[in-house]
Amino acid sequence: MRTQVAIIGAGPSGLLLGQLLAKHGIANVIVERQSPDYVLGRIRAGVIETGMQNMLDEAGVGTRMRAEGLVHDGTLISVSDRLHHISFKDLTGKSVLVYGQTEITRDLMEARAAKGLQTIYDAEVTEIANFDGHTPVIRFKKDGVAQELQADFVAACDGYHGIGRRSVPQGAIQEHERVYPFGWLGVLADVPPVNDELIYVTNPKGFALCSMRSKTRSRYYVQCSLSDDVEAWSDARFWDELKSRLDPVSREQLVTGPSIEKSIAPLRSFVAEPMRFGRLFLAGDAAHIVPPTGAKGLNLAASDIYYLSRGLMEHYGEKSDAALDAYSKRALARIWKAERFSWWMTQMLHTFPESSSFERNMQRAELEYTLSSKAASTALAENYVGLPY
Ligand code: RFL
Ligand code: PHB
Repeated sequence: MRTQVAIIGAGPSGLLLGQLLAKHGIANVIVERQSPDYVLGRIRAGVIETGMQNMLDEAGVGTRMRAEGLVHDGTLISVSDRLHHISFKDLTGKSVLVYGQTEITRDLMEARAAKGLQTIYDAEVTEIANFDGHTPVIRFKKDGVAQELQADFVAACDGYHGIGRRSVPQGAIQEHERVYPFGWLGVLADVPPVNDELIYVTNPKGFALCSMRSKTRSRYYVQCSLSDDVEAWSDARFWDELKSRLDPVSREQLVTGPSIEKSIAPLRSFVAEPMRFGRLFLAGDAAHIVPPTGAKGLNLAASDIYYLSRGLMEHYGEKSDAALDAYSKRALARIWKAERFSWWMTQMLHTFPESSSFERNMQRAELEYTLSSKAASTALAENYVGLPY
């Protein structure tokens, strides 16, 4: 088998890249380890920056997002039982859309199928070879039969645990990491959200987040210990814990119900650089992870795909490699800023198990300053709605 761009992974990065390339006449095949239902079953991101919204429009999959996505002009931060409002609209003139990663993935999968583009599911890539030469090849097994896909380029859009990053010689890649001493326990439930806006909650008992997927589906998180077992968290225990961290009005208004998904995610900051090795490119979670506090992970995947798709379009269309050569540098410049913002939000809003009284006072001062200074609130808002591409 042969194509122009072999894409590993049918998550949002791989599917978006495939769609943009196909629109410009660039042939691509996606190889995905899991089944479509498995990919759609992963409950993840919910907040979409304007830059990503525009990319989805460009890829021809923005219609349902524009119709069903909820426009959020601001967010709430709860401190010591009081809600503080940060208006994105007033401070930056911009807003974000709340529209689930599951729905984006579904829209992209349907558009790909409608165009008759090839996606090979249930096929784990086990080797990427010859990416230093002119004809890289990926190897995978489908239904027990070993297969090969040759391409001009390989895009590893295969997430944090993928094979792309692991295929690079150790000396050629540098990894930077911070692991946080807590996780997020998330619950999805078909209950109306407690507020029209998201609420980021700081509380000595631990951080919490009230988010949503629609006017009838809520997504809630509480900071938990890394040693916590999801089985030990009954729905009743989760709702009690969430309520205990909320301000009195939200506590009163919270509607609870049976969970339809419950999981624990560890929090990590991670960057691998560079993101290009000959004809192999890393994009999305394959190259970087942010803690979810700033809602940046999925949005960073989209900006990587912006830079990578431009590079590939220039290569095939204008026969210039300038944008491909600049891919890693351009993508990383934006990634490090989003890493900084996510790390800062995490640092400011969580309860750190072993913090000193000095660190707790620094945290309180940071929060008070951010909420009371227009310049500092604007910096938060500007990063939250998304820095320019
Ligand atoms: P994905 O989605 O992990 O997809 C990678 C795909 O590659 C496949 N794969 C392979 N296929 C073939 N062969 C192999 N050897 C393979 N190895 C792996 C995998 O099966 C998978 O299908 O990466 P991608 O496309 O880069 O997308 C990244 C986003 O999924 C991620 O950044 C976000 O979900 C992060 N995130 C959030 N981002 C936001 O922008 N806003 C949010 O509000 C937000 N909330 C979140 C989040 C992530 C969370 N978790 C659990 C990690 C909330 C949570 C709880
Ligand atoms: C979510 O809705 O899953 C979500 C929203 C905002 C975040 C993280 C996750 O910062």
